[in-house]
Amino acid sequence: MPKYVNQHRFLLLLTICVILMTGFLLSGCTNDPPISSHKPDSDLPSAIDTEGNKPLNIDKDSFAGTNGKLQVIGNQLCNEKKEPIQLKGISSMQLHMFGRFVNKDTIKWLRDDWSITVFRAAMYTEEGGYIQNKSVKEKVKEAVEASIELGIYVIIDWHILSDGDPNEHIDEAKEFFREMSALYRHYPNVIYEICNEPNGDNVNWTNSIKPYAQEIIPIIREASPDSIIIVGTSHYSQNVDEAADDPLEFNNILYAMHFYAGTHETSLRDKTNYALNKGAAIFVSEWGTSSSTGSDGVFLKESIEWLEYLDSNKISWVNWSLCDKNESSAALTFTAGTKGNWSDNDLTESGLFVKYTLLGKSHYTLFSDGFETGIFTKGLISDGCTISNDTTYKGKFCVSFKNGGSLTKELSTSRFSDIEVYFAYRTIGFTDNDFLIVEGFDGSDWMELGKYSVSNDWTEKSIILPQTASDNENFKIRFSTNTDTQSSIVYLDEFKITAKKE
Ligand code: DCB
Repeated sequence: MPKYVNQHRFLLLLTICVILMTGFLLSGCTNDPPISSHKPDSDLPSAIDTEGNKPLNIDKDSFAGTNGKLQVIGNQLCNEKKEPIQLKGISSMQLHMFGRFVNKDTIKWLRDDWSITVFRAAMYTEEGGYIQNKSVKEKVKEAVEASIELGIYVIIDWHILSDGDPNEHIDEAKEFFREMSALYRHYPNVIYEICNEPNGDNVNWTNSIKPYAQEIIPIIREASPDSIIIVGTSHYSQNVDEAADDPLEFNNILYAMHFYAGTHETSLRDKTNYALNKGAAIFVSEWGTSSSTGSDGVFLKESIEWLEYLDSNKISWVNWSLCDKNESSAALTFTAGTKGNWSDNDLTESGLFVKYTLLGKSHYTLFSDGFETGIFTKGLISDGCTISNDTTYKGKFCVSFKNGGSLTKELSTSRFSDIEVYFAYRTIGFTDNDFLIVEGFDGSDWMELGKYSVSNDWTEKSIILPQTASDNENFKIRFSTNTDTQSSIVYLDEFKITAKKE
């Protein structure tokens, strides 16, 4: 064989080697993790790096694993297979104050015990939030990475509030969303909410919010081209009609509508219908069982009406909020630990309502207290009772009362039937004429529901309440005692009310 042929072959091989090596080196230089092969998330990596070394596990059988990349079709949020999807979940409270309830353990608990399919990380910008201390961003990452691994969707919420105009911190917003969208570019789990609740007289859709969105959206889309983005609307994310009249020209956009059941009613649903009819997709990234201050109520009848409306339009929702602040919209009481594993006693009336609604069953626990906060909370009205640790059925505390003392709980049962009351009691010093009396108030009269005599040991009781207790806005239940002997004591623990949603 002539020498030049060999030389030619050698050069050809060398060239192929160089091409291969270059390709190899180039691919080694990018941060792109390997691409996994499972469907439908064909571009999901099997591992990610946030800092270059932290692999996230993805479960393809999880909720997000099976629904994959979300998309907006018409006014409807859909999954990767173009099927309508309705996400439901809960929002953190201000992350810089209540971040202790946001970690992989709590999100896993919420997924498994409450059935959430979306979690919202509410990163306040003002009021001591991100603008004042950027380290709160680490909490956002913790929530996002936990949600990805747990196979649910997660909303990164740039929670403007006292900074009513989103443009006030637009530079920080750009930097923040550039970083987040690059970090999580491979994950269909992440939803971006770019301004929680624009507000203020001078802040309207066309002049303030839309221009802001037009700057932020391309930044997110540069790294995460198809990502789902929620855009707040004016007047605390209520004026979705304004946005629908002048929509953004991007795909996969939803407009935020926020309601509080004690404040907002039909007129806000009318605005929402108007927006839907104009083709705008709506996401309720925040709603509360309380009034718009986060307090008062809870307004369960109005909440049910709202949620029925959202269900009928397949609108996704996120409840406000996961914290133990002393306000009615909070889901947790002071007894709730920071790793989940919450019993119904650890939940407020709002938390219970949201949990049982998420579970999608007709049987609800409306109220549940083991008195472990050591004080009367959850709207209990004490007349001469004390929280005691003399004895207890479960936990450290119970309630004790003597002759003349009573404990009352007011609870609207509107839209609920089959009310049932549970409690445990024991007595000390009771004679044959001494009783624990349980009564119900139907809006006009008190009626006796049960009368319980001496019990030296703790005894569990339950009462199925008469029909008059059902669907009753003014329902109350009262425990009292009428004893001959002044020194007689009744102890009460583990007080619970259950019902069926009609
Ligand atoms: C929204 C906010 C949310 C706020 C809740 C309840 O504000 F997005 O951040 O949360 O709705 O008001 C509350 C907490 C309070 C805290 C307060 C300030 O629950 O504990 O003290 O934030 O950080 C709304 C929503 C609607 C309206 C007004 C507000 N409205 N607002 O219709 O007028 O002024 O906060």
